[in-house]
Amino acid sequence: MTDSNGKGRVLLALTGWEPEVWINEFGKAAPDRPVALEPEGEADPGIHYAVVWKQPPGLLSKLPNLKAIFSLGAGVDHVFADTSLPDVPIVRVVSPDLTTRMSEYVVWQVLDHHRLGPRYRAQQADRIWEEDQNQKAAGDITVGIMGLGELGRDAASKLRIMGFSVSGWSRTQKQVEGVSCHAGADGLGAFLASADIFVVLLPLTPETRDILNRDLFTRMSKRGPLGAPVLINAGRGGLQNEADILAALDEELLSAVTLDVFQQEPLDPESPFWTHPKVTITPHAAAASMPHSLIEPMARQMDAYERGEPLINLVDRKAGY
Ligand code: NDP
Ligand code: OXD
Repeated sequence: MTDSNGKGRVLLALTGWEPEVWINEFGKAAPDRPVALEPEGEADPGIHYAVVWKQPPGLLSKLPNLKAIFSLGAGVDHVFADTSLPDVPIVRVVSPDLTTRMSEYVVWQVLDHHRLGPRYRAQQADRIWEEDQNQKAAGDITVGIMGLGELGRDAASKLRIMGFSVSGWSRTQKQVEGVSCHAGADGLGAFLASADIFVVLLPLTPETRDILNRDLFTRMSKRGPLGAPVLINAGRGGLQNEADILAALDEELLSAVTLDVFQQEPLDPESPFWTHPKVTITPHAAAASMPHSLIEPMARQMDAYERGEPLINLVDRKAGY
């Protein structure tokens, strides 16, 4: 069933995001495609597409003619949190705008640690004028990227432009120009020994949950110019064991961390992370999904699908990302 103009309807289901701006953007990109906002449209046979960020569990399985789910994030763990998902294709965000935002964040945080930002900010607070005479060059530092996907590969190329050496780790073997690539459980040890600053851009899946734990930190190189390594997690909070991170900072298995994501968001005001001197926090702000850059290509994908063309940027349901 389609609307009288032949277009399948869209159901927008967002948790924690203001819907108006997304609806307005649909109005501009696809004025002839009707959009309903959840809970309106629930069980409507005219709904062919669900556009979601943390949709209410059970909602999608009630839609009898759903053809595809569009995630408003690059990560899709929020979609899979609903255990009664209908068996339809899931499209995720792959967008130059989002990728560029993430690479900005990665370069910013890597440079901040490399150029001793946390230390100089602490000195400023105490009015201390003291230059570290041993500032390393970017070429002395290796950045290890966990996750060589859309985001990891772009961040790697931008870090290389800054002069850093870059290594990477992925599930399946990759070849990325100028990046020393490792893969799978067999490649993890060599990868962990290879870097001084670790940037995590992994998806949250059953395989990666809790991967940032004490065992991993003990396997990271401590011989580099920074001594203990720096950890930057912009993937998902579920990747990290937060008690292990705090203990690793105290034991100097890690020298500093930047965390954009947490197991519970927003982070509890009582969390020890807020005031820890070796912790930098950003509020899941590394790379926001922007309506003006995501809705237009999404609407064009729906048009193309209705002309019989295949959907792109599909999630592998078995792999979970
Ligand atoms: P991709 O799917 O393109 O890349 C994921 C990478 O992780 C791939 O290289 C993949 O390996 C690797 N990977 C997956 N599982 C494993 C595993 N078990 N072991 C080793 N490597 C693994 O994702 P994106 O690059 O687009 O996004 C990555 C994540 O970033 C998202 O899932 C999301 O959680 C997070 N994100 C966070 C944002 C923020 O604001 N903080 C914004 C946007 C995204 P392979 O190449 O072999 O498939
Ligand atoms: C995403 C996010 O997955 O913003 O895109 O976290």
